[in-house]
Amino acid sequence: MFKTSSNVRRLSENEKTQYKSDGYITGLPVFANEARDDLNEFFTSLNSRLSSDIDINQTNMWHKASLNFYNLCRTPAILDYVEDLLGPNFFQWGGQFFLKEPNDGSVVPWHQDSQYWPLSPAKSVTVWLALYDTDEENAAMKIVKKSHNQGMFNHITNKATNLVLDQEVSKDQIKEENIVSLNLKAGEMSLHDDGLLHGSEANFSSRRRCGVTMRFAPVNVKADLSIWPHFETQLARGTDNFKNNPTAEIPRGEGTPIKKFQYSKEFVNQW
Ligand SMILES: O=C(O)CCC(=O)C(=O)O
Repeated sequence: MFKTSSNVRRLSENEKTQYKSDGYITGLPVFANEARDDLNEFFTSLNSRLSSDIDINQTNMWHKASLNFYNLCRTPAILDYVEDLLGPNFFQWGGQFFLKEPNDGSVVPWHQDSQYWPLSPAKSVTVWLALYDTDEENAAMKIVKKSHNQGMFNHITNKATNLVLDQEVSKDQIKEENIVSLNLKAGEMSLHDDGLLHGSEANFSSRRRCGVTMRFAPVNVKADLSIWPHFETQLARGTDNFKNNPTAEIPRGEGTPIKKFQYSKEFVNQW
């Protein structure tokens, strides 16, 4: 799709061990420096399809809606890194943007993904692919290393309108010395465990900050459909001998999600 980085590789044994102990890996090369314009074009063209009353941070179903988005998620280098953590058989179940325009004030509160997700066992891995350079200045995602080994943190509901998510872990539960900013160049990615505490501050810089998240899980993971009826999977690698979940159609064209949760069949008329 876009020009791949010549530094693409597989995860080393050390990195796999680090993922288990720290809950994340960062700085993984995917796309070449020359792909910057393509990444920008990818974002701006998909974003431009949303009407002004829709917040892109609240549209989670891009992998079911858009063939271009789906194809990005099938980049072999990305799937190789995920396979190195999850093994040969895994599906994708989520895909969204996390956007912070300069001074838009949006904040992602400290949280654990597994707190939100009715998935069992909790084994999902998130890819965070940087579409633009991201660092402390433009509010890169921060994580608390090793926090995935501390069980569930107490989340409280916070409905402040600048928060992208409404469940928040208070600062006093966080080991400051373990906070790491996942600074990435455009075209690089990180991986994080679904139990890892993470969040991001507001972007007070003059630079856009946007990442694509892709959620992958081994095929034995099962969703509680009474909580998430819209949950559907797309096999990313290998085979699904469990068939624990409904499957989503592969997009055949360009659809646009307008909500957090949607079924793949809602996009069929847009293809
Ligand atoms: O981009 C961010 O700041 C947060 C992303 C996030 O919460 C996630 O990937 O689960």
